[in-house]
Amino acid sequence: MLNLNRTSRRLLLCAPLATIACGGSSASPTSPTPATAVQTTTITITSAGVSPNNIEVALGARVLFINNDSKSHTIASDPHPAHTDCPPINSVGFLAPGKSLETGNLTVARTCGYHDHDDPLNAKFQGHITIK
Ligand SMILES: [Cu+2]
Repeated sequence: MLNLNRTSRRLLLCAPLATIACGGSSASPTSPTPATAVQTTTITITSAGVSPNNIEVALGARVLFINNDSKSHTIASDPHPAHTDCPPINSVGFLAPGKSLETGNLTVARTCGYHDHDDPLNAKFQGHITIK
């Protein structure tokens, strides 16, 4: 009887939160974007892509992009090719191998997408910065 009661209570608690907290595997295995943004102002680029690809920064912060890949990359704001959503991201621009550059001050509270302008459709080199 005790076990049954516990099970019943768990079911009642879990039902409304099933996809969040009770083991429901709702995330797509093919999605490269983690569900939770990482709080950091440093993004590292390797041949595997940008990491972390979903970050959160404070209003006014700058984000440093470090190119640890053996290839160059050109970081630009979405949308490609206009690059108009978040102009401070365009301050990064061309990054030779081993180089690092900062964005301008991110002073607008919003979510900014960016991409590698040299490889704009490659999801490995796309990410999001949420400013709040
Ligand atoms: Cu572009």
